[in-house]
Amino acid sequence: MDALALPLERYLSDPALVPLARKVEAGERLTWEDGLTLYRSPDLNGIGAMAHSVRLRLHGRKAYYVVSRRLSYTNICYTHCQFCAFQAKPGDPRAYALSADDIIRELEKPENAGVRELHMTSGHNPKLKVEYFEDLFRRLKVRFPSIHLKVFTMIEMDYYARISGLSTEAFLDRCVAAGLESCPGGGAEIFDPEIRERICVGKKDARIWLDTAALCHRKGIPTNCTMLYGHIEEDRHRVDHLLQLRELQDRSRAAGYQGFLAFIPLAYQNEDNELSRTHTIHETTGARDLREIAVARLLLDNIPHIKAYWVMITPGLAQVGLNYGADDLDGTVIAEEIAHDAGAKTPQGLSRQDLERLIREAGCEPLERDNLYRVY
Ligand code: V47
Repeated sequence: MDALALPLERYLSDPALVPLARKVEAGERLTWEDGLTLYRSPDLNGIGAMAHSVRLRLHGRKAYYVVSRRLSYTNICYTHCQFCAFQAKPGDPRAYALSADDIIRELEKPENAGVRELHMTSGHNPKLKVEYFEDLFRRLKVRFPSIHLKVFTMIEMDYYARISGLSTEAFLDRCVAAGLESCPGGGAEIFDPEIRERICVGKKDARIWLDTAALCHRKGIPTNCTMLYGHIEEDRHRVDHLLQLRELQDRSRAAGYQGFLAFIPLAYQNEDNELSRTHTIHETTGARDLREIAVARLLLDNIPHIKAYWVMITPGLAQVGLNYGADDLDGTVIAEEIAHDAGAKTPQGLSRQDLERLIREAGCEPLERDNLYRVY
C-alpha cells in the first residue's frame, strides 16, 4: 500500500496540527476540538497531507468514477429552500413533472448508452404518490435491467411516504420491491437547527434526515451523505454536521450494515436563489473547497469514500482533491440541473475519457466502478 515518504509531522508548518498528525498516524479518532483546529489552521497543505495519508492507507492511488446519468422527475416543489434555484411552483412556466414514458424515452437516447447508474432526486410534488414510483422503477428495471437505481434524498423519501399515507418503512419496502437499490446523499444541507431554519425554512429537521438514513441502512439499502457549505454556516456547524454523520455510521456499522458509502461536500452555488439575493455570499474558493475535502477525510474515519464533486468545484479542482483526501470523482453525470440552475459554470457532463485523463494526471489509477464500488 502507498504511503507518504516522510513522517506526517514533516509536512506541517502549523505546530497546532502536530498532535492531530500523531493521532492520524496512530489511526486514532479526531475529536470535535480537532475538527475546529482543522478549520482554523492556516496550513492547508499540512491538512491536505494528513488527509492524503489516510486516503493512501484506505485506497492507495485508486480513484473511482461511475458512468452515471442525473435525472429529476419533477422540479415542482412545495418545500421552500432558500438556496435552491431548481424548484418551481405549479403555474411557473419552468414547472415540469415527467411520466415514466418520458423518462424511458430520455434514457433511450444514444448519449445515455453505457449508463450504469441512474441518480434521481427532485422536488417535493404532492401529485406523485408511491404508485408512480413503483410503476416507474418496475418499468425502468424491465427496460434497463443493468442500470442501478439510486433515488430519493432522505427528505424526499420522508415526504413521498407521508403524501402516500404510508410509514417511511412501508414506502421504502414498496420502492425496494419495485427496484430501488440505493439512495443519494442530498437534502442534508446543514444539520444545525438555527442555520437550517435560515437556509431552508420549514424543511424537515436533521432528526428526520438521520432517522431515514438509519432506516435505509437497516433495510440493507446503502446511502450517501452530503453537507452544503459555503453559505452562512460557521466552522462549528460543519464540525457538528460531520460528527453527526460519523455517529450514525458508527451505529449502522456496529449493527452490521454497510451504511454510508460516500460523503460528498457540496459547495454552495450562489446564483438565482433567494439566499444569495438576501445575503452577500461569495463563491467558495479553491482553498475552501480543498479544505472541506480534507477535513471530511480526516473526521469521517468510518465512511469509506470521499467524493470531489467536479460539477460544483470544477473538474480541475476536483482533480487536485484526489491528493487532498478524495478517492472518487463521482461520474459522467451527463445532465446535471440542480447546481447549474444555481450558477455552476462547469460542463453538464464529462466523458469517460475526460475523467480518466483527470485521474491519471493527478497521479492516480482510474477505476470505473458500479454503485457499490465494485470495479468493472
Ligand atoms: O439535495 C441544492 C444541494 C443536492 C444547491 O449522493 C445545492 O452521490 C449547492 O445531493 N448549491 C443535490 N448545492 C446534489 C447531491 C449529490 C451530488 C453528487 C453526488 C451525490 C451522491 C449527491 O444539492 C441537493 C441539495 O442538498 N443543493 N441547491 C446550491 N445552490
